[in-house]
Amino acid sequence: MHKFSFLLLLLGLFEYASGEEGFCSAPSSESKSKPLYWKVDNPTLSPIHLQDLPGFTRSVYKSDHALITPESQVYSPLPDWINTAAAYLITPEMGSHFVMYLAKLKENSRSALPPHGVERLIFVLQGGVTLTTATGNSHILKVDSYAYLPPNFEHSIQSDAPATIVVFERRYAPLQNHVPEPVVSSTDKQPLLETPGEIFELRKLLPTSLAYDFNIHIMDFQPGEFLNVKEVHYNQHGLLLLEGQGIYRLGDSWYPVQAGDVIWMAPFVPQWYAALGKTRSRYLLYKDVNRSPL
Ligand code: UGY
Ligand code: MN
Repeated sequence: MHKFSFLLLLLGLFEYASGEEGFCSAPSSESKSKPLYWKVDNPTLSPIHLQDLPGFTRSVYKSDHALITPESQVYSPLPDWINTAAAYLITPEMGSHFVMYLAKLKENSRSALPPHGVERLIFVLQGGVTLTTATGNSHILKVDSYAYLPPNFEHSIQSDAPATIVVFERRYAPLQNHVPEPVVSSTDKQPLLETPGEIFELRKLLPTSLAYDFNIHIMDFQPGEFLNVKEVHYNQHGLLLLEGQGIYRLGDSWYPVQAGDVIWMAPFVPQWYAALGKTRSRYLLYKDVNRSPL
């Protein structure tokens, strides 16, 4: 090869390897000024050296678990909602008794009610929405705020600017003499709870009383922390990784995961998480509670 072209080739290789997004370079640490949960709406679609590889995805769908990564999420207009597109990520077709979807509200958007007997929880990931209830009360929900709407509870969610929310819905399992009340709050208002034998930090978004047939856990891990219990249990989970990255074990498979990833865990799938990287991992986790499996 001509000496000059060889030199150019070497220079080119050096630039590629030392560039910010270079194959060999460590990822640059994210700016601290980014809004909370920013990464969920702006995910890294795949490692830079695989981004243009046709057909590459980290998503996996198995009988007892699924990992649905952002490059696989497919949005379509949400029936009856106005100006809203959603990606259903967990539905009963997979074996779950709940649905979990990401909804992107555009300008002048408005929700529809869930079917009769179905309860709903919304959690704001980006932007803000206004929740109005039948009594005329209205609440402005910003990032990290959430609302629980009991079955057959009239409400409407509206936005005049783009917003992203995650929604959980399930058919309510009634229990005599127990009636769930609506809840409007935010994660930072929830106290840290005891986690005997574990090191992660735990908050619950709903009261633990019997009226509620599910809860949403917010779990924080510092890099290097992991679940001590290699869990196998009857409850089902829908998980959204809000921040950070790590390794999720599901059954006999081990998955690198990052903010924006969604996981379905069927009852009894062995599950374990270890947080890696340089920033906190935070995930939001649906868990059915307070009802006999029979
Ligand atoms: O409460 C739970 O079941 C929770 N610790 N599971 C999980 O994080 N996979
Ligand atoms: Mn679990």
